[in-house]
Amino acid sequence: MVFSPKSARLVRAAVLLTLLLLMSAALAGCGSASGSASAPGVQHLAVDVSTGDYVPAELSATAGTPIQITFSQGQGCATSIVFPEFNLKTDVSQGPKTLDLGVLQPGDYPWACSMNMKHGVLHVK
Ligand SMILES: [Cu+2]
Repeated sequence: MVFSPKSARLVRAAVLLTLLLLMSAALAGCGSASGSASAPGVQHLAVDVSTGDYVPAELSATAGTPIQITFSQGQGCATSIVFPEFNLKTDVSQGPKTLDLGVLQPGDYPWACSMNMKHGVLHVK
């Protein structure tokens, strides 16, 4: 195959056009998924701490897409939340908190109150 300066320009133009098409397709994909408040592809889970217990105490999520858990504002010792796996500690006595756990491998990720009395677990499959 012989490359003249003219055909090289054409190839470059074709590559640019392809890139533009790919970018606009990606943007359109993002736009169509923005029906809900959370970002596309994020699994958003919620735990109610208002009763002083974790409700539900068991969560299920899928490996491979980012996981967020929102703990509601609560009362009692359950408001002090520890995820030993992530070396993560938070407190929801003053207001709800959303934890960004990112993409996780399959497994069980327990959490507990800081006194290790109340427990919950996130199952990732
Ligand atoms: Cu406790």
